[in-house]
Amino acid sequence: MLPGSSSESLSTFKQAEQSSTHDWPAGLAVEGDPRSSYQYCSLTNDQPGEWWMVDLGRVFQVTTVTIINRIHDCNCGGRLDGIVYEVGIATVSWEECGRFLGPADGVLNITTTCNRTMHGRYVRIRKIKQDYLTLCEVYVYS
Ligand SMILES: [Ca+2]
Repeated sequence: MLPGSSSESLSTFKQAEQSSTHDWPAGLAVEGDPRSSYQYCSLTNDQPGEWWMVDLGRVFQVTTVTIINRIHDCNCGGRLDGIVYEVGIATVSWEECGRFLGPADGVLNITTTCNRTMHGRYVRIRKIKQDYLTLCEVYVYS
């Protein structure tokens, strides 16, 4: 496994959705292009509890999530300060994989490993503090 590569990623090209869309849809975080500028990144509104979610298609063991942060066209990398990673067998029951509290400003790759062995079909990234949620690419690994 090479974190940051898409070759073993379970999430690349899968269906994604997000709590709200500010011009740039959820699928831009799994379209296979990791460039760190807005055209290649999902973007929600700036409301409480914004989230992004991918459907892996079936249940997998989920071990590690790598996010490519948006830092190349703005000073907005800090928007990823304070996120929770959750894994679900279904979208109505989530278990926490881990958290990233920051600082994300200027950090291109954010890799988080789950606190324990987890299995799920859905992986959700949820904001803790209110802010836009923008993800240039999300790689999920077993
Ligand atoms: Ca992308």
